[in-house]
Amino acid sequence: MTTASEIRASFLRYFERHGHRIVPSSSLVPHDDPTLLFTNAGMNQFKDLFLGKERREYRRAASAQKCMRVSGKHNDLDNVGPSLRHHTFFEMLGNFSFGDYFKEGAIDLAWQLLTAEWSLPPSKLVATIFGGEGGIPRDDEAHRFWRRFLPADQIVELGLADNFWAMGDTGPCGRCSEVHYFRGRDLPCPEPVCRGVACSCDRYVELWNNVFMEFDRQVDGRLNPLPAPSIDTGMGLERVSAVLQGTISNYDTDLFAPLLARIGEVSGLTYSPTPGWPSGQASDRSNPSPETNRTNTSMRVVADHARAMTFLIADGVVPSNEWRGYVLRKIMRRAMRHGMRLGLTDPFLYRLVDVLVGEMGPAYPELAANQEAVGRMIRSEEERFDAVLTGGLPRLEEAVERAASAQGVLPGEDAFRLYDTYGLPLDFVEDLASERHVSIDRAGFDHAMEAQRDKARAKSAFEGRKIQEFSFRSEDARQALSAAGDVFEGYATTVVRAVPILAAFDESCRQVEELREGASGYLALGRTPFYLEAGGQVSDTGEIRVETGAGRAAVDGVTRIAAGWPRVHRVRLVEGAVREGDLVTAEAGAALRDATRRSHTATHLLHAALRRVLGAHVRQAGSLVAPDRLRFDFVHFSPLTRDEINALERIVAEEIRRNTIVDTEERSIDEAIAAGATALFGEKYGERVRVVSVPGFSMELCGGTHCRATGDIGQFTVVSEGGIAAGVRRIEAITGADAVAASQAARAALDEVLGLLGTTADQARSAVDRLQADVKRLTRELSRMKVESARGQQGQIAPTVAETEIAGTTLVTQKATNLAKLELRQLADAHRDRIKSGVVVIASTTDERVSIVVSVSKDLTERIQAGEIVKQVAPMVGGSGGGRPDFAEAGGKDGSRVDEMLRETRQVVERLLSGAGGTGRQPPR
Ligand code: ALA
Repeated sequence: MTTASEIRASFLRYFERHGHRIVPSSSLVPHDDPTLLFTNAGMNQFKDLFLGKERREYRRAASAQKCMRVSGKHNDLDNVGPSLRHHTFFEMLGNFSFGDYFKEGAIDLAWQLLTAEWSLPPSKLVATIFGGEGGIPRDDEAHRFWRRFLPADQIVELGLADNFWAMGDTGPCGRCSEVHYFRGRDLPCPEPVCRGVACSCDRYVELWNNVFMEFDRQVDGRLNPLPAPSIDTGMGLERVSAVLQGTISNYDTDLFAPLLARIGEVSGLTYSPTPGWPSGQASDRSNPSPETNRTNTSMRVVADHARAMTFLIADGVVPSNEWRGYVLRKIMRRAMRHGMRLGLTDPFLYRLVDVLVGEMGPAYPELAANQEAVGRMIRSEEERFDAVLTGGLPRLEEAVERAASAQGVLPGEDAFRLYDTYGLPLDFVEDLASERHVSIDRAGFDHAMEAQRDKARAKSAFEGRKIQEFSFRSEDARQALSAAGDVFEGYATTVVRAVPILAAFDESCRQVEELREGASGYLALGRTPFYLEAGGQVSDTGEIRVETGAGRAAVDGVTRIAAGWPRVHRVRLVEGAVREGDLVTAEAGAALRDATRRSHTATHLLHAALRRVLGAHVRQAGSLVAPDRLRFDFVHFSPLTRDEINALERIVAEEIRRNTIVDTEERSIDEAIAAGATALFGEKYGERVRVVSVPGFSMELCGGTHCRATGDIGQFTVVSEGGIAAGVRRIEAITGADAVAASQAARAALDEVLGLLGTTADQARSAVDRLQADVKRLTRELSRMKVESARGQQGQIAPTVAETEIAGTTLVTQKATNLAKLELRQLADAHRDRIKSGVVVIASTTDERVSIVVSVSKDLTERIQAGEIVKQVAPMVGGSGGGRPDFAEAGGKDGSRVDEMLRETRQVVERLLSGAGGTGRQPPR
């Protein structure tokens, strides 16, 4: 048997032999493409090459690309489970030509690979071509080229739906030609008449799509021609593996078998392979029981989704309620739901990760590198879902109950709320509802979902709009500036002299000839030392001066008109005027720049130290490199201990003392990665990259500005550590003079405290212990004295106490001041002990509050309850309260009415004792 790994390697080797550059898979998270949720085809990373916006040193490429098809134009989510050949995550093998070979070359290459290299019988291959539709003509050329290999009856003509391919609603597209493999007529087909290659049955399987890229579709639907006709192809590794391994189902190939075996192990169930091809006859097939079908379907869903979540998390996606994280969470919950159908109620998905890493790790090193983090994240999401079920199930029960007693239909809004707010997947809701014979208003659900998507779309479109619209005096002026290119000299210097102003723009980004004193605007220069915000490092600030002394502008930021154009400096004219063509000196503030360098080099040291202290799963999730601080966000699952933070500071300090020269060099991306450079997930790098290293300690791909040597950092101090999202932590730190100032400030604060304590640092602990013990003792003492004085001396009653007899019962009332709760209780107890039997009501006032306690001796609680008394008297001072029959408390706000309240207490007690308790009666006011 040929393994999938061998097939992948043989595909890439074949195209390498035919002059193609092997390009590694890009991340599942598309770089800088707001039109795309996840990478969905091999051509995504080459989009700009097709459009002619980017050039590389090769014109032929081949790749094995990680893809996800879970949303938008290419969405297979609902097919996963029932289908034997659909996936959310899959690998796409592809060859590409950027203005090199076209239809003839692509068809030749495909034919040779399938028939000569892989020995598939020509009689089993069927090609489809575009037959003409919607004003786009039939693809006569493709037909002609296929006819060299295939008889006319093995070439099928189809329409736009099948033979015109587009990445999305806009962008590169063109007619295409597919190759299908025919397995045989003895396989069953559920349709009355089999529709051949266009049928949903398993007799034919689509293997390979060759797209003849010719157009760039515009927002308004217009098809503009591409700069050069190009080729984009895609062949699902899972499908071609099934064909070459002789299975009908992708899930019976070696890509899935180990995973399904592990799912079998954890669930105690068995996955039943699909029987019957190529050896078997249709008559061999016994129909599996509905039970087996259900188990198989759920196992396929779990296997597919386990691959998807593992690859997504390894590429930096974190489950959340937004955008990409939301889709990941949805897939994870769907897998958990199907796990439940297999009887798996405890977390289990995380137990599949090691199988995947074992199988796919060699081809995708990011899996092995992130294995632990992926497992932990999956597990914590599974635990979270348990909590969701605990929170959401009662609501679901309620909603279904309501629907059952109404029309038997659960409103779409309700289903959506359960899904959106409580996280219950729709199929979960459906399952439980159908048990009670309740159906779900799907149209209403879809409507609510669409409304929410619109909101999300509006939000992301807003966030994506960051580039300012600059307008030009003329088309010539626009082209001249675009052609000038961006010349950054800031790695070597912070001052550039005698450089011309290429263009000036006013505040509204309109091109102008000059900017005068007081005005704000933008300047583009021939060369510049000003860093433009990237990789977390903030833009430089500084000054631009006309060499003749005619004008001076403060630079407070730097921005871009478009990729590849000269950067523009945001300025305010402090003095005189600047004109286009003036020669200027551009100077980035050296002190600030130095501070930024310290922050940036320290960030690299921190990153490397984190990996040493916490483990290799630590992955950068974001950063800010500013002159006055640095911030580093990273994936990790628990708060850092003080010991861990100390270890980080110690390691970074050691590297600072080593005073290693910071090394920067240009290398090819492959070389850099092979040498062990840390690259950011989801980041798109060119062919040549800048590598910044602290030899022996850290190596990162980075475009930022750095210290000459680590010793320049001087000092490094972590100022805070905390969590910012599930599994993402943030460290903030300072360097250089700021770190010195911070430790001096801490020292000064400590000195001040020690001075007040009159002790030294090593004695401080026992001094504070003594002080605290004193305070405790004095507080206790004071309390005792306050209670004593309020109660009165032995044998005497304090003057604030009133004692009366009501219906043979003693009532004690007292107005006290400034007693704490505990003291009030003690006072009430003292009165009760003295009178033995009776009712005690005490109110104590402070400046803002009234506290009331009521105590009733046990022998009377049958007749009168403390809780009832408090309920009736507290409202008189604007309060409320309650308690037990023998003891109750309340708080109030209105101190001015305490005397009145205590007087009224008499009547309340009288009424209650007489049994006229007065439920429902208004308390006297
Ligand atoms: N980009 C083409 C596809 O995905 C090859 O089918």
